Amino acid sequence: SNANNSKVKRASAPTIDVRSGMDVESLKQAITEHLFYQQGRNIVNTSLNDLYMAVSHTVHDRLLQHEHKTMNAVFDNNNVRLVSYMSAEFLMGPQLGVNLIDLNIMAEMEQAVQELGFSLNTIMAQEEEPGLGNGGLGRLAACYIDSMASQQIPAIGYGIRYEFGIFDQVIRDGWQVEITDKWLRNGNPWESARPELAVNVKFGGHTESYLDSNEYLRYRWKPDYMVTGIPYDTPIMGYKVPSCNFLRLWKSEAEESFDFSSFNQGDYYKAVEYKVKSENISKVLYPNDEMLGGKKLRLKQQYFFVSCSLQDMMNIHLRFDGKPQDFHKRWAIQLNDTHPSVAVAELMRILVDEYHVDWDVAWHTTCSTCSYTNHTLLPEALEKWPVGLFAYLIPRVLEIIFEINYRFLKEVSSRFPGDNGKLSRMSIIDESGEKFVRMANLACVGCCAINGVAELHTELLKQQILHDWVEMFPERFHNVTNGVTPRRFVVLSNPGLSNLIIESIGDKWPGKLDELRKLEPFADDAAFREKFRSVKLENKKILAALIKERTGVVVNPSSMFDVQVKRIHEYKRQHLSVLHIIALYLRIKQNPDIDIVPRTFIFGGKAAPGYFSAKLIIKLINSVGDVVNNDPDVKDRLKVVFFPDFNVTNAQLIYPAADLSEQISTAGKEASGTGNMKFSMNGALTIGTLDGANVEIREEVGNDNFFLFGLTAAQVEDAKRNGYNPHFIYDNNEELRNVISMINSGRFSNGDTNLFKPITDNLLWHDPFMLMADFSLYIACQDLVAETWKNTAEWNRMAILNVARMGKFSSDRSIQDYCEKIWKVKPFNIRKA
Ligand code: CR1
Repeated sequence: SNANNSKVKRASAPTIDVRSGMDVESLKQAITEHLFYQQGRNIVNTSLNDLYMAVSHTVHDRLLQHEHKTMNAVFDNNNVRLVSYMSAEFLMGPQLGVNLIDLNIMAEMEQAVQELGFSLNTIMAQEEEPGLGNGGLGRLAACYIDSMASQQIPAIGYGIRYEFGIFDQVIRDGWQVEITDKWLRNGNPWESARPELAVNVKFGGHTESYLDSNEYLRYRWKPDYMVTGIPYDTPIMGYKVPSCNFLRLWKSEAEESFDFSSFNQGDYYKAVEYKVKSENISKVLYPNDEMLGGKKLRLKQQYFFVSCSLQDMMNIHLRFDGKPQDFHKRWAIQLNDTHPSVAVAELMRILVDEYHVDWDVAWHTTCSTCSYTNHTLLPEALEKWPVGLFAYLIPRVLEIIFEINYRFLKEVSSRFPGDNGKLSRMSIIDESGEKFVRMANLACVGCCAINGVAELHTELLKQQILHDWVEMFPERFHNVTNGVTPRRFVVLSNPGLSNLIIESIGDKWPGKLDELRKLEPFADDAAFREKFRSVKLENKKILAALIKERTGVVVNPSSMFDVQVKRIHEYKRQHLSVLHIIALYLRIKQNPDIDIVPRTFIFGGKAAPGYFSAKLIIKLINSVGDVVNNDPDVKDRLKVVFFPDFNVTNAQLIYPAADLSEQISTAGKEASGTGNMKFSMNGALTIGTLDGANVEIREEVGNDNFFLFGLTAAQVEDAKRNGYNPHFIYDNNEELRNVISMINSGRFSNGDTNLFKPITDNLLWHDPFMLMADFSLYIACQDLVAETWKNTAEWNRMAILNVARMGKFSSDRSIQDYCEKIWKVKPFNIRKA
């Protein structure tokens, strides 16, 4: 049979040498050698960055050994189905720390570095994180590839190697200013370029039909130009298991041979222009969260990385001796939102045009390969591209979409005869005005599974935007509630808490988070509660010092840290928390001797550069902070901090220091949220609405251990249907009137009564996110929070129960759900293979 065929067998790696030893001596030697041979330095004259590079290369070498063994085992086995997690964003965060945890050599490395005369923390702080994502969606992709490796699921993450990731945020005069993120400037020790695996992607031009040797009518695409994709691989180690997958990100370059003709004709500038145009594709991440950019370059990015990835997957499949039409037996593709959903058409193009597979067979293969995760109900985030743009950039792909649509609509009309509304709603092409390709419809037609990211979100998807699709394909719908990796967000970020948990229940929990249940009895143990409290206090002191350094504001570590960190968006309602702060401030102003729980309000998050209201909310937070923080009547009982440049690195210091987690989106708007999970795992209590995964978090931790307020999603809808009138609520609530008047008085804007008018006018006259409706409920709930805080034992008991009951929200559980419900893949134990 296939025993001695063309399968590429990799040479085996040397087993014991300085590049694989995990003991302190080997690590020290490896670091010194890297420092000398790669950085040209020695230990006495090294810079911090050179040292960081040497340490990271030392770790990277060890990861490669695992990656190599994993891939050899996988590639030796013809029956393994691999997962391809396709995502335009991977918000990875710093790599050194998690890799040390996964390899289980944190202590050894600490000692090695110390013996060389340095501190591992300082070296880890040197890492510039790859911010190749906007927020929750990109961070979820990073948690999922971590969990796939830890669950020993053979998988590749496919995406784009943006040269500039999400911008760095600085605050000037209270306003957000965006600075370009040059994450690659000091080198990236975690990636390896694989130019030998480069592939080409076509753009522009036209298509032609021809008859093949069997007289079949075929199509070929004559592009204007091609762009080369170069893969850069980053190993993704599993937690305390030998499996190591990788993330493969594509960088765009000019196709080698392509510019010769113009160069030969002396058109040097045109040749260079082509190079620039090609390299631009992977230049920069679009900084919009939940808002479609609608830009040509963005569509190019999507098609570029999808085409590169599918070609790469086909090459791997053929190397396994697979037939093209059996692609689905080798690969399960997960489309992370609609960003990669052009994959449905591109896979058809590859199968039909390049491998001459019959359309129907190819369609079966495609649908059996692809699944689609929806991440939002916000209409402004639903991607659609002008048909003209598609025709111009990827004409053959558009033809294939038309063909898919034609066949699909025939099916719709035979299932639902005469239902023209359905036909036009389900069509991949929006023909109501200017014609658009609707990417969610393309995904729903071509995917065998469609899922939402929390139970409520999935229900709302089924009732609202995907209702027609449920009627057509009920069996395609699933829920997979999001999760987060406890390795990064507890073990690495919160060593104090981790050690306390390990002392109490052992160390199995990071790989099996349900184990945390064993902590429950400790909630009633006063001595444990005291240790838990002191761990939190230490974390708060660390954050307080950082706040002082980054903002100049001095905060009291024993005050309640009330935290809202996430992208700035009106639906997330950072400004509802601001209204609460002003209400408290007014109470103090009315009675300076009032007994009030000291609180530090900490905000963090980036606003999309073009999102005016979000940027004004940042300015409002900073302006309120300026007044409140400096008013002697407040006597430091309230502090308001905007922590600049919220990113994964900063997040790791913020979650462990939080007492109260603000999850206060308008019910029905936040698909899941994942920050909410990270806070609870670190022992913060949540104040939240019945939105996204809050619902399930509350279910798990128990209603008594969660501060619930606000309208439900159904009540929000009802209120809107019945002519919601925010001004009426304002007229009837004195505290609310005083708060809004204080903003409008110019008190927070040096007398400028217009600065924040766009916010207050919107609240009074439109209020699409129902702040007015939820205001009094929120304030009442916050008063309860303050009451509870006064009882330290009770607060900590509740917080410990939150930690103990977070098992469900490990991304390991989410990945198990995907494996069982959607991908139909099982763990692959490379030791047994
Ligand atoms: C959602 O807003 C969710 C993440 C990950 C976001 C958030 O609630 O936790 O996805 N959606 O599923 C998004 O970014 C483009 O949509």
